[in-house]
Amino acid sequence: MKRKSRKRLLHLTAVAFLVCLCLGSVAGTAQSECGLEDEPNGTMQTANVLGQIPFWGSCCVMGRINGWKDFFTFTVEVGSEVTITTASRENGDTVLTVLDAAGNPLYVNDDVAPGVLQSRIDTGYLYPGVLYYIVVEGFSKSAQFNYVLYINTSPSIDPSTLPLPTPPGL
Ligand SMILES: [Ca+2]
Ligand SMILES: [Ca+2]
Repeated sequence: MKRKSRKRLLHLTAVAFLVCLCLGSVAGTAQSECGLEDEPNGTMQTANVLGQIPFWGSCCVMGRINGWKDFFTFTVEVGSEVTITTASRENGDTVLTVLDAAGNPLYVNDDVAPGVLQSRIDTGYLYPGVLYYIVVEGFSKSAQFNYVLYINTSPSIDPSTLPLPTPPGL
């Protein structure tokens, strides 16, 4: 019994370092594996808690747009600039917003570039320990598609080069 709980603790520690504790449902440790959105998360009050993004780390979550906005919260371990992007195998047209803890929009992006319908925000300096919110929504309110949300605090990682995980039956 003792040995079992210690093993579990070690596993959780490894997950936290490798993929960040995005959501409770994070199962693997490979970089290409992401957490899963936990609905309902359509308001600031019900936002999925991504936890603390480690410095020079990254975190990803697979979600689905189905007529509702998706809310996530995070903090950064060290004050830093953060890159937040969406990707979609189905070429889903996302709009990305970062809010402060009071719900005021800090950054908004619709398209990465003309003709590239996913979104990218390069924030200014974010303060450690301060709660920030991410809102992912479809450009069309009736859109339905799967997407992956990436949060990077490492300038050495280009999210566009990361493999897109396969949503499990979403
Ligand atoms: Ca959703
Ligand atoms: Ca867009």
